[in-house]
Parts: sequence; C-alpha cells; structure tokens
Amino acid sequence: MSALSLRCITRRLAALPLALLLCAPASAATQVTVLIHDYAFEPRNLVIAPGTEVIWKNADAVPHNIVGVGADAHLRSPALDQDDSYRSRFPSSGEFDYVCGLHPHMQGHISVRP
Ligand SMILES: [Cu+2]
Repeated sequence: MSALSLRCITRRLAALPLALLLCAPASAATQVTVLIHDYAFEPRNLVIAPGTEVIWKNADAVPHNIVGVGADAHLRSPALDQDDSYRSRFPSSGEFDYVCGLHPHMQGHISVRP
C-alpha cells in the first residue's frame, strides 16, 4: 500500500465520527415510558420515531413481563417486580405487538414511524 493511499484512508477514518454524528437521527436520545399499572400498559398504543427507546416500568405489586408477538418480535423481558423497568430501542419503522407473558390479556402495540 502506498503512503499516499494510506494517508487518504487515515483522513477518511478521521472524518468518520463527524459523519456518523451528522447522520444520527435527532430522535436518537428520545425515551418514552410505558407504565404497567392495574394489569394494563399505559399507553396501550404508542407511536414513536425510529431510534426511540421505550422503557416499561411496573407499578403493580405483582410481576409482569414484556413478550413480543409475531414473526419479527424481538421483545422479551425478564419478570419485572414492582418498580423494576425494562428498556428496548426501536431502530427502524414497523408495527410491534406485545403482551405480558404472565397475563396474556395485557396487550400493547408500538408503531414506529419516521
Ligand atoms: Cu402481567
């Protein structure tokens, strides 16, 4: 490898963090909380931008968990005791259904839209 091409690569690598920073969506740091209260997810239907992190917090005295439903389900939390929380980021657009695996009548939905 010539010194010229090495210098070129080095320069491009140096510019990479700035490029990543500029490309990062403005919503990357956004967090939204879903409260688990009285055997229900509040809000039950959530609309968020890609990159948003969802935090489920259990306010009930009984354990609950978060289990994704469907082919592309990626959600699976451990059982959450009272005041425990679970977080998951949604990097891309899509529709995501989930339930509490311990009480399947508890259902929630997340729409990820730009
Ligand atoms: Cu539950």
